[in-house]
Amino acid sequence: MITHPPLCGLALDRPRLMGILNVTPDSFSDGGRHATVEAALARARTMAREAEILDIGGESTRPGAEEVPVAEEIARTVPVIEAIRAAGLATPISIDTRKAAVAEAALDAGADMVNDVTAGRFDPEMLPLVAGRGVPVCLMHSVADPKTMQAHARYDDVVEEVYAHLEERIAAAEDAGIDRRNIIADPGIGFGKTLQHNLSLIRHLDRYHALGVPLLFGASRKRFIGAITGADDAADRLGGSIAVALAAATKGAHILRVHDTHETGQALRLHLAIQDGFEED
Ligand code: HH2
Repeated sequence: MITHPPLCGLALDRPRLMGILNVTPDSFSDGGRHATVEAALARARTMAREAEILDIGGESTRPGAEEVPVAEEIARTVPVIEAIRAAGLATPISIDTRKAAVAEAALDAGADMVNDVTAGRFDPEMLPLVAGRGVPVCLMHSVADPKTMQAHARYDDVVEEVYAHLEERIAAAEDAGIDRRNIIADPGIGFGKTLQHNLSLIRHLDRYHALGVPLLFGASRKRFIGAITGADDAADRLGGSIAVALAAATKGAHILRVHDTHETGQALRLHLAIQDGFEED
């Protein structure tokens, strides 16, 4: 495992789970499930048993999704972050947003890092905000916006083109004043990529260590898993999601973004015990 300085207080000497908490009516796999603050808090508590970061999102970025107004995105996410903190849950919180105003409100409410699927391309205020707050940021590769991205799924060499884009976004983040130790990179599985692109990115995930920053990987329940297995319902993609998460762990991913924290956590524990050994007490 290629190690990096700790992020949000977490040593990156083994893969860490980031639990997905979408407070949206329309996310592709858990949309509408956590519509009330109480339901979202209950889910956060459950996930926090295994997940070491919670990624809270108030706007679906699934292919074809419509943009959500800033005020609405804040109204969905901030009360949940406040409730998590008021309940005394200390798990680091990531805000999954492409908008600086949403990130700012979330950080004020107790979030610890920003996860931007556009790597600061959507909102020119995002990288300066992150720099000013001194928090970690995940820069993910994506093309165009969710509405049109699948029409842009064309690459001569997907692995190298995604690499070059991430390299450029890391440089942009540093130019904006973000400390390199606060940058995480993510190849953006499923964002403007075909099934074959996704498989290539997973197969060559270790290529991205040369970027010199920790790697975040998110493939949980994504469409290509359904395309390969015939599991049309996103909630029916657990087995495939775990297989892909373990493949990413084998390639040295530092953070695995998953819906099914309990099951993935169990699989990961076994994976690590086989790889590194297990001390019985
Ligand atoms: N995938 C999604 C959203 N945010 N962030 C990172 N860093 N990496 C990802 O792969 C990623 C992400 C899409 O998945 P999900 O949140 O489950 O669905 P939706 O966008 O429909 O809410």
